[in-house]
Amino acid sequence: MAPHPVTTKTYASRAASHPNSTARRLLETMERKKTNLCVSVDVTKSAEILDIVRQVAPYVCMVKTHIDIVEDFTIDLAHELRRLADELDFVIFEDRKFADIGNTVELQYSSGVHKIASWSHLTNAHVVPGPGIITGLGAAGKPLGNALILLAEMSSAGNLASGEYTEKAVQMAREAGLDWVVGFIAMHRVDKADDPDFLVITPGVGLDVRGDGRGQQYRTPHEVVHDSGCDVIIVGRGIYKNKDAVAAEAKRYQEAGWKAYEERLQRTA
Ligand code: 5BU
Repeated sequence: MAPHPVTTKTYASRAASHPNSTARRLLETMERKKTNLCVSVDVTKSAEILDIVRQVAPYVCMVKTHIDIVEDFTIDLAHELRRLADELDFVIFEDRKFADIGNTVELQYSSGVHKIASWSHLTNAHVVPGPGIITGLGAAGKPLGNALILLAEMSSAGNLASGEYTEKAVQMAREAGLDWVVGFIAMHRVDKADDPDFLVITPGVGLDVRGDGRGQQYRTPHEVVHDSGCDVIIVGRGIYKNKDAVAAEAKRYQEAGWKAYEERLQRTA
């Protein structure tokens, strides 16, 4: 079977023709820093988040947050993350997984204590509510140059995002337009050969273990990027669980992810 056409292209060439400024920035950063690694910083204290971010920054194209787990959150944390994103050259992805009607998600995205739209370049949404969630989030995020990805699949065992559900998620993205919906959380290339240039961003990546005992399922960067054709690997605990090896682990995943990408280009050249 012929490889998916997107997997034969460099990140740089994809950046050059992308209509969304956040996707462009992400793809340009990936090429410039030679990394398809997104680190998921799932710790609960602001100082620890900032410490991990500073340590992994040289090796990442993107930093992913769950801002609602932060116990000492103030908006200063968000402002500092945004400042670091510019200084240390990465994109911010708040993994908020919005899942309500359009009017509510617009408020959740723009308002409350977190004001996510004001500092997070990228966020994501479930498609359970239907396309209204995309327009609701777009009302707050589009004017800011942000981007949205849809959960077409998940990494956890027994999840319901498969088959027709996944296909409907992809169809919703097509209808929304690439200037706002730039891709998916998915485990493989869920888009078709003639689709616009969607990003496939993939959690459940680990080099040392296959699971976490709570339903998470890990695959290696090679399986994810080379075999499944995904674009960005998300790694959390694999990088920060050993507090003394955060930078070293980030480097290890960056190298593994980039090698898998280079091998994928060679295979399809
Ligand atoms: P881990 O420590 O590498 O297992 O962290 C994975 C992160 O990705 C964590 O923040 C999850 O909330 C997130 N995630 C996921 O693991 N699987 C999914 O399908 C989605 C998000 Br969507």
